[in-house]
Amino acid sequence: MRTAVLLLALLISACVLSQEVMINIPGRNSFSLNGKWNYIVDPYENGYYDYRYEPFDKNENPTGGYFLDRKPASKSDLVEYDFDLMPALMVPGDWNSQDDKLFYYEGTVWYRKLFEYAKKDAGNRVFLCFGGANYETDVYLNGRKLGKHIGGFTPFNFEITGILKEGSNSVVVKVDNKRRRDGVPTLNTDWFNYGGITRDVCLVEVPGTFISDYFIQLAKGKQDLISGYVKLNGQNASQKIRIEIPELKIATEITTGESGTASLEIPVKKIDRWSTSNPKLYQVNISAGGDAISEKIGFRNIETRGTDILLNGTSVFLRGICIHEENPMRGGRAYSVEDARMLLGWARELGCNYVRLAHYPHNENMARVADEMGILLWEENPVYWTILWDNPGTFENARNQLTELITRDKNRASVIIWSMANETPVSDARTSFLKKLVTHARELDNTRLISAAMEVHRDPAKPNDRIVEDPFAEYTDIVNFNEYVGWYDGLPPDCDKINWIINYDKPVMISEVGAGALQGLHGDALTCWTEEFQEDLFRRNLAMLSKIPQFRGVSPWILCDFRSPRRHLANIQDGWNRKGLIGENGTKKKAFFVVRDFYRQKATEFEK
Ligand code: GCB
Repeated sequence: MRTAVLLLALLISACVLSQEVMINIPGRNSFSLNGKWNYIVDPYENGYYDYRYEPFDKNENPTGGYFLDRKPASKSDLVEYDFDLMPALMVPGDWNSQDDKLFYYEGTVWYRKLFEYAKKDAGNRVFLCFGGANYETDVYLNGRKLGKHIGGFTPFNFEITGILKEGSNSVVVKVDNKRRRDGVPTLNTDWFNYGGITRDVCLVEVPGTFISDYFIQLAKGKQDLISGYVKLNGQNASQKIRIEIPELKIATEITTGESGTASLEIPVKKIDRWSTSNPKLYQVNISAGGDAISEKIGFRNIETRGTDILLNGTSVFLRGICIHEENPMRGGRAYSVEDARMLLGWARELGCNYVRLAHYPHNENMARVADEMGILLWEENPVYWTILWDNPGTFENARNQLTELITRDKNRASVIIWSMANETPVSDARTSFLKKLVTHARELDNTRLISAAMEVHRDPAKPNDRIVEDPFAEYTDIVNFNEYVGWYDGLPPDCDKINWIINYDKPVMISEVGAGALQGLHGDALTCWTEEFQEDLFRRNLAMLSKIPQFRGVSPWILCDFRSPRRHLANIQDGWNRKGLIGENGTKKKAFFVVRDFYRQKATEFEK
């Protein structure tokens, strides 16, 4: 009985969930819905529940939904809202930094956008595509519910072919950023819970049968074989697909079966592989029936051997930095190509060849700009701290967010690591949860490396020992851990006596190390919150970590100061986590240059 109820519940939720993610939106025929959207702040969710607290859209095809841009039909028809009279928010963009009253708001906001549309061809299909909205999103078009999406940082789309009208249309979106105990992430995070439609929104028009997805990368361990698949969506599932890479003189045809998917294997003779010093991208053209799509793709190999990380067969040291998806200069979520260029540009100035995009999937521009700049990336699922390991719904949610991330970015040469989680406490339930995520990630993409930010343990009998030991490390390609010696763990001079115990024959990286410092606050090296303290801490930590034999990379915490409601210290933190190497106004702190000098030295050591 319980299983039947569970299945029914899963079925119902499956009906309204968003559809399979369409990739390479920038490469498609699209119509932007960015810009001003009228909004209603709805803390009681009056637009969603009736006065008995029953959802208006409990039926599959709701007509009675309240905030669905209804106009009074007659004088006696009472409608107690009017989007036309409401102010507007810019999309993309979080609501917190656009309206002072919404700075700390966590709850529901309704958005509405009116638009005119004329299809290019009557037989075409149209999809409504969102780059991301935090956290739970219900979408309605012309009064009809399209579906729901859960997860604040990954793309989703709905087909609207039958509902879209020639001429005027109204799209209404309910976004709810309440934190949830069973959510991914859960209630507790050390970052700001920006709400809203934080990334691009557009319509995409495609032929009846179209290329929905493809995976085109060098096969694992091979520099002379491109492999992957192409997937069609539509009635003519069985078709010839043409793949061309003109610069490599490649023109191949494959044929999809009934399922719409065809795998591909294209031998290549001489390919100029993508690397950090040569971020070579090739134009790839795919066509099938009436559809054609192109994008620039880089080809490279990434693997580990013993304790080495090999990029195109050569051992590399990952000179990294962690980044949150925030533009400290403007305030609020980062989303644009310009934001990506600014953040990754700073990483480049620091001497990085690698960036950890913490702690959730960042916007797609980051990976596209990193592809162009030659910066390696770690991309992370928001499984953070203490989520509900035993709850099947929480697992499905985490698995789905990981699927959407890998689907979106699997053709980006810059992305080399999928991270499953951050600082999760060791338990059987947690390890089995993460292990299932690894299996899933490897099924979706067997070409990249898997890791997670793990924790350091101590033995009370040996106060100077720091132990990295985690049953989950068995399933990862790289052992990554966060350490805060000198900050949460003793004082910076302690670095000189710490003894690291790491018994893994794998590359070891430090996914976080850092200290808080207020930019412009000066003092001696033992005065907390000064730039000198942070500078000294990095100097000592980097020297300490360099003694670990398997040390193959580090990503200090963090590039820029970022907003966090957990940081209350007046005149120092004021709502900001101050561990940035760059302050909230874009000014570099002293520690920035310590890390830069260390990276200069590492670059010459590893790239001789
Ligand atoms: C950590 C977390 C990160 C925090 C950081 C800190 O270990 O992974 O999310 O922001 O420490 O500053 O405490």
